Amino acid sequence: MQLGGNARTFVQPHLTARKLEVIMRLILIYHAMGGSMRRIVFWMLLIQGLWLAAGTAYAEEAEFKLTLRDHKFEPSELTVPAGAKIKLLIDNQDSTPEEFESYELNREKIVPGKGTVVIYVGALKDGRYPFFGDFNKQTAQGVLVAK
Ligand SMILES: [Cu+2]
Repeated sequence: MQLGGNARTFVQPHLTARKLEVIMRLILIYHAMGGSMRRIVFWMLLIQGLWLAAGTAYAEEAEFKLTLRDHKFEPSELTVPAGAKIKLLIDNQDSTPEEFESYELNREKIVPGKGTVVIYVGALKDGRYPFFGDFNKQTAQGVLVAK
């Protein structure tokens, strides 16, 4: 079964309140150092530009989500594009920790109970890449299908 989390999502570069706050603080620090208003505006634009550039680079990775619930992966079969770097978000809805493990992907990572981790894989060749939860091998089984 494929859930909504399977959809490819792109992060839009935008200025969040948090980023704005950091920029404002940098400006205040710069102002305290005696910079003129023109320089402040210049730095503001430069910082904002760098942030947008970083946001654009980040947005180029396709993001996919796997949910752990009742010690099972949802979806248990996840199709991803071959030949591209993949950002895999693993959301553990169970209260106990799990270990995401895959020999084929050469990945092993603890996912805390009620926690989320990110794993980067790829670029993958066409094929099937099984994975499992090492703490609940009986039920936590899945496969990444790259094509
Ligand atoms: Cu392990």
